[in-house]
Amino acid sequence: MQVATAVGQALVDAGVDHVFGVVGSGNFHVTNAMVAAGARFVAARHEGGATTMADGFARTADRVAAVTVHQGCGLTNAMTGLTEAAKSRTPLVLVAAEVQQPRSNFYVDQAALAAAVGAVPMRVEDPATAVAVADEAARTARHDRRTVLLNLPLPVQGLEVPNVSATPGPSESAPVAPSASDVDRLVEAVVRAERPVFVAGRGARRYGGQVAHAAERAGALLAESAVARGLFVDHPWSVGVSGGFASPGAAELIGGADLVVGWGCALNMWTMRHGRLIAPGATVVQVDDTADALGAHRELTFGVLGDVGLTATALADRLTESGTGYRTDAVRERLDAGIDWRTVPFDDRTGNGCIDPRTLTMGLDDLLPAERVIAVDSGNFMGYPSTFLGVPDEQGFCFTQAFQSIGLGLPTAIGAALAQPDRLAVAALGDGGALMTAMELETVVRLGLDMLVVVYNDHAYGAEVHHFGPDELPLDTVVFPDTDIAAIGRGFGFEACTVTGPADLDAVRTWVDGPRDRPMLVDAKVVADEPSWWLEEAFRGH
Ligand SMILES: Cc1ncc(C[n+]2csc(CCOP(=O)(O)OP(=O)(O)O)c2C)c(N)n1
Repeated sequence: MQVATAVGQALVDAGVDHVFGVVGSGNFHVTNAMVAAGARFVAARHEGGATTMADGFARTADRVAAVTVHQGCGLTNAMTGLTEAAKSRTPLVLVAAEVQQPRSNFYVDQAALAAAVGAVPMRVEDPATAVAVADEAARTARHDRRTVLLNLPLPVQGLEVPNVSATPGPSESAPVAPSASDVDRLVEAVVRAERPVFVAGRGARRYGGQVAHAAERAGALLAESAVARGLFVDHPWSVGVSGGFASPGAAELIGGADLVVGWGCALNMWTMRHGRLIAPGATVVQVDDTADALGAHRELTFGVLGDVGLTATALADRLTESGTGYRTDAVRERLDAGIDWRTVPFDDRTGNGCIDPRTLTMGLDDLLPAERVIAVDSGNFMGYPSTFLGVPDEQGFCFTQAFQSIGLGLPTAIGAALAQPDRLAVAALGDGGALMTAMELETVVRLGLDMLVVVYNDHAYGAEVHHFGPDELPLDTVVFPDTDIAAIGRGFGFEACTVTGPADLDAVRTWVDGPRDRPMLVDAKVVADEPSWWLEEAFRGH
């Protein structure tokens, strides 16, 4: 068996069942080997799209996904997606063909590229160890939650793999148990607290039950970071998302906490609004199984090194009965009255051929099935779908925003749709992000995905317009002629409509109630005379 075949087969044997990519001569054999071994291959139209599709798939399915690309230019095209995945610690193996002769047209230092963006570079150099290296790549992705670049040099690919007896791979290490003294400190902090809030992040997505149980014993309110949105969706003591997307009521309750515990959550500037959601003097604790993560974004009162599930269980076990804490009658009344964004009054600015983005998003929320998975691109518009579109659970929201790149929303939705085939996928995009990845509309149609693409079309880079507009600077560089994105959608095979007011949403209702044998694209001409409320927050991060 040749190396390329053995590597592809080994990745599938290690649990990879979806591989995304753009096939060139350099990754042809390894991709076919993965297909022959049973994986599904998803052809993208651009390697950036392929990588983010794999990222969206891995996050939503909670398992390792793979990407394959051609040497050199295939990898450089994938770099933005690779960076997003690496920053988000998505379990992903990107297999890249490689040339190592500096005079080759295709040459770039691929290992250096990976290392520069925080991915783990590996290389198959020897047929005798090819399978072991592929196995190690999958293990590192899954167990260490890292994004791996597996370089597959062209001259090695065709070499014969010797018959080596299978050596067992390194055993998976056990989850990190918290130390007894750290659990003692956490128990003390919780017992002392009158108004504890537990904020769950990406690292808590598997442990919603354990964190909720510990919160019940602690009398804590529950909140989620944006990447864990939906984790406590039906929990009676959840305030929803913390951070820039928090509703005013949620922000007030989180800001009133005297103890904030981040569970698998960095408590970073986004989740804590640059610290403004933490009351002066509040105790701040972070629980994480990675030592480097503790205190990386914020000064802590103390950190707990431990697996989120084990630590939450240890805490709950020590708090023998449920405390009242922040779960008072007064807070109950506030939560019962409703604190989500839909309860916040606003002036509907629909008119002059444009729909208010809030009216648009609430209208869609009402008519789309509850079983959905939502992906949101970056831009001024992004707060609306992130707050007004409800999600059924934490697998219903896929948020690839660690690199703050525009253009990731559509491929994220494709990956999430493949991971959740029984749900309607919703891709919420700005016109800038939509046109940056429009080629992947063809992928949506070809795959026959049950997807609604909503474009918040202000024919501008609205984020820049609103950021610089007040200073009366020239805006010609960030404003475009209006584009008929519905026509573009139709050209790719979508059903499509243009929305300028609530009545136009009838076309979406008809599509939702129909056979949905084609995906639908909504080109919503949105009111753009004011920045979204969270834009100021976003620019604080620059
Ligand atoms: C790859 C990339 N290029 C540029 C930017 C800077 N940027 C941030 S938001 C934005 C505008 C996005 O426009 P659009 O998708 O139409 O959304 P809007 O802001 O208009 O709501 C740009 C260009 C970025 N974040 N990522």
